[in-house]
Amino acid sequence: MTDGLSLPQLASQHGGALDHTLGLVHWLMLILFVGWGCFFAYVLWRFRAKRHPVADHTGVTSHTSTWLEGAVALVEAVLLVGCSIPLWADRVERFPAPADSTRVRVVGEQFAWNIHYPGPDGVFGRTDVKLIDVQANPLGLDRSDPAAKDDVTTINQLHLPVGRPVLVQLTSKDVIHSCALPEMLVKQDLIPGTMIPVWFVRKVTTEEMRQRTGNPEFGYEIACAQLCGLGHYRMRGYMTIHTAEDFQRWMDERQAELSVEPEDAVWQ
Ligand SMILES: [Cu+2]
Repeated sequence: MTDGLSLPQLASQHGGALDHTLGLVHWLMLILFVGWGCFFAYVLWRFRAKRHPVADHTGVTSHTSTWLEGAVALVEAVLLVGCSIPLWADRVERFPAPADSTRVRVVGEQFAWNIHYPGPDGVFGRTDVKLIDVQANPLGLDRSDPAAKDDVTTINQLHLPVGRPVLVQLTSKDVIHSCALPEMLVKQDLIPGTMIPVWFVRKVTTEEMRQRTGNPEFGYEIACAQLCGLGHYRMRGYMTIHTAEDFQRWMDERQAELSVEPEDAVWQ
C-alpha cells in the first residue's frame, strides 16, 4: 500500500501497522484531492456567469456537499479513533517486562548521543552531574558505585540484539533533542529533566539489511530530529543490530575492556 512513497526500509515489528495507517491516509487524501477538484470544476461550470447573469442570494439548496463533508469527517474519525489511537494506546500500555528486554539509556547532548548500558547486573550505576567530564566521562558515571562497575558507555554507537524488545530511556543534558530511527519508525523527543521510555523490536540485523539493500556500507542511523543548535547537522549516531550471539560477544568484549581499564572508561 505504501510502495510508491519511498519510505525507509522497514526493520521493526510495529512499523508495519504505522506504514499501513500512513497508506490509508494517503489514499484518503488522493480521493479527497480528485473529489474536491472535480467538485470545483463542476461548480465553475454550474454557476457560470452566462447562466446566472444576476447574483442569486438564496444560493444552493441541495445538501449534497454537507453530506460529503460529513462522510469525509467520518472517515477521518475512523482513521483517528479506529487506527491511530489504538495503535498508540497499544504502544504506551503494553511495555515489555524489563527482565525480557535489553535496557539502555540514551542521553542527548550538543551534539552527540551518549549510550549507557547497565551491564550484566541489570542496574544502571549512579550518575552525578559533578562527575561529568566532557572527554573522559560525559555521563558523569560514578565508577565507585558497585552498580556502575559493569556499566558500559559508548558515544554515538548503539548496539542492540535482533528480536528482543529494547527498553530505551531517553533524556538530555542540555536542550531538547529528538531520537529518530527511520527504519524502526521510532521518533521521540529527549527532554532535560525527564526520563522518557520507548520500546521497539528489531526484526532485521545490520548484516541482513546490507544484503537486502545491496549496500555493503549500510548502517542504521540515529538522527537528531530537533534543531538543537549550530552543530545539529553533525548530531548523528549509528545503530548496529546484531544477532543475539554477536551482541553477547560485543558486550563481553566491552566487559573485558572494563577489567583492564576500570576507571572512567569510554568507548567510541
Ligand atoms: Cu540534537
